[in-house]
Amino acid sequence: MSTKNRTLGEYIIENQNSFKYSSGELSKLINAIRLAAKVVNHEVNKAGLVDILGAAGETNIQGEDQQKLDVLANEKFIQTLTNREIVCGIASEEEDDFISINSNDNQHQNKYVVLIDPLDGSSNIDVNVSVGTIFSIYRRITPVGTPVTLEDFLQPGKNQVAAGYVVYGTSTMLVYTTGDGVNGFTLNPAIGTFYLSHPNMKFPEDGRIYSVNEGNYIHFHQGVKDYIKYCQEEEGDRPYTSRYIGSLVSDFHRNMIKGGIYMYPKSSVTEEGKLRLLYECNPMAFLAEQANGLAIGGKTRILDVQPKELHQRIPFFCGSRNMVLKLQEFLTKYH
Ligand code: AHM
Ligand code: MG
Repeated sequence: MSTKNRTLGEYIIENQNSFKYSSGELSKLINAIRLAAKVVNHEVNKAGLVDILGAAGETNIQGEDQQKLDVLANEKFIQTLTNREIVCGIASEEEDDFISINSNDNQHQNKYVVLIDPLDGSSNIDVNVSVGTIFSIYRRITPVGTPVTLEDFLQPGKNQVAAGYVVYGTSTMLVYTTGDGVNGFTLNPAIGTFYLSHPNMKFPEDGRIYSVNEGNYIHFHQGVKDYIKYCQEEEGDRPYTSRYIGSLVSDFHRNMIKGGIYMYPKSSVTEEGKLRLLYECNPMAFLAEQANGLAIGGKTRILDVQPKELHQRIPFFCGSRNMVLKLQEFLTKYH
């Protein structure tokens, strides 16, 4: 079927039956995320106009200042998913603990849990740089009819049934996978409709962009330092181009389109790295693999890691297949 002018709503309905566990519940869930994304997009776009910038005066569990828009995006996503009674549990980067969803009508009957980073890269908000929402969906492990428990959330990334992100950039896009490739939809703000603009997205096998916070170079381990030097050497198609927005969703999105590698390594100051396994790395790793790329946390595939806690951090390297494989050669030299 032609992809011309296809809306996200149409796409969801058309693909509802191709999903292997299909009962319509996942489609409703993606629809709810679509709705919340539009609401948050509206708030993000008017951020410079109204007085909702700056720290809200609260800190999240990682001890970082929350920006007001983080709080708002968190509320909007949780509210939308809760009101529609389509998930049994939500875990958010902005919440200390997971939330169990139940109602008198529903009695814990829903199958899916959602993990969400409502507004990633929020330090970029007050300088008008792109931010994003990241989401990850699993089937619960515990039986329906009972409240969710921590084990429903602490599943390895390979168990994800869907994952995606919204990038609030020059255009707003929703990009997601249900395990059958990656598709990108661009919002037409005039009418509030997402259109399929990037069908079947793929990382180029090779890339020429490396994205890392090089200000931390001195603290990186030798394998990463050597790989960065390799990127900078004059040989073949090198030196590569360095591009780092400091907003994972945007850096990933650009690298997927143009070919590149994103790195947030561990260092002598942050032994676990910075990014969260459940809210950031797993969904991006699922998307990367579905788009012909790779995602590793050092020696291991991100999607194989068994999480131990909700807010666990992990080093993260993700992008074009041959770039990640080359980096892995450097990392294994020192392990
Ligand atoms: P956040 O969840 O607190 O926004 O942090 C995650 C962000 C990523 O989007 C980005 O890639 C990274 O932190 C940038 O960190 P740094 O400023 O240390 O380079
Ligand atoms: Mg984040």
